[in-house]
Amino acid sequence: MELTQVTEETLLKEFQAKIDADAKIEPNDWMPEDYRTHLIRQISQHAHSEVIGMQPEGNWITRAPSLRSKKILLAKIQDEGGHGLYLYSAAETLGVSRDQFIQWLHEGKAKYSSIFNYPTLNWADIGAIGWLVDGAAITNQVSLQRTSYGPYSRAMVRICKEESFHQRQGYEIMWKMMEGTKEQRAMAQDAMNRWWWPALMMFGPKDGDSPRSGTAMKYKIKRETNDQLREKFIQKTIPQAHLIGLTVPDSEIKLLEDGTYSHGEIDWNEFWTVVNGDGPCNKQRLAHHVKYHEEGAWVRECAQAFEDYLTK
Ligand code: FAQ
Repeated sequence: MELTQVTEETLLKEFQAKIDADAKIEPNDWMPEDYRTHLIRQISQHAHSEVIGMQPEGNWITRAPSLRSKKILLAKIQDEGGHGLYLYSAAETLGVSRDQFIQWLHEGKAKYSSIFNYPTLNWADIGAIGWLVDGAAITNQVSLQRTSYGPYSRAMVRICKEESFHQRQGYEIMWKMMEGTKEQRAMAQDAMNRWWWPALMMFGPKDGDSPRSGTAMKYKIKRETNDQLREKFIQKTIPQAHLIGLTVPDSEIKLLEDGTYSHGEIDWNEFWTVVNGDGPCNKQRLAHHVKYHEEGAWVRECAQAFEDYLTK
């Protein structure tokens, strides 16, 4: 056996022992290449989701129905941009630059969450995004607070605090609309009908069809599987819908004797169509990001010039 092989094996054993003992891995610690590349992919895609996710909500800032709702929406969207920045910073600790992440996004090599490829057609969609989309995001992110990579885990702690405000403001919009006129109730139900299934798709493919889950679970990058998290979200969200008089658009939902709900199955063809780039807004979202990234080049140059001046 060669010396390098022995060293690699020992390092890997020590690394897995740390993971098994629930210790955090930090940027300067030794890590196997498949752990590093897995994290680079997942954290950067998570960051892209936060940033692209600003677009469907941004569509409603100028049309928010009151000054209060406009202020809340502005603050929420700004939070999402901030989440993107923490996550890009966490991903950069793995040795890839932010410019490279953005280039991969623009070249279609990096993904972002399928949910942001659906349009926001009426004000109730802003309620549905806060309640369902942030609600699904939190379910996943609470679990990711215990992820094994230190910088990712710490970013999640702060993000989760902010996301719980987002979830509540979305539920408040839906609840207010359900207490309103017949037309407002119809708008809320329409938003529920359009966002329910895409929100469930955010958790990714079924466990048996999730090629990344093996490595993710072995290295405790993910602490729960896609289906476990999706199920948690379904079970807590159905009663919230019923409480304000909304119908969940799934004819197979049934309350079981043990107090849980059985439910129908996602349309996986739709999921893969959207993930693979052919959803209702994929092209629009990416084109928008490319356009404003290019137009913002001068801002980055100024910031860099100022930084260079300070460090001279
Ligand atoms: N959309 O083997 P798996 C938010 C891809 S944040 C698009 O199961 P994995 C805040 C997956 O990347 C929302 N692609 O993969 C907000 C992989 O492709 P790849 C984002 C998807 O990584 C709210 C392939 O399919 N949250 O919303 C999706 O083990 C409101 C095979 O899948 C996160 O990113 C999908 N839904 O599990 C902002 C959380 N599902 O990379 C603004 C962190 C799967 O091989 C407004 N990420 N794919 O080319 C994760 O937990 C995981 O990466 C999963 C996927 C669960 C998304």
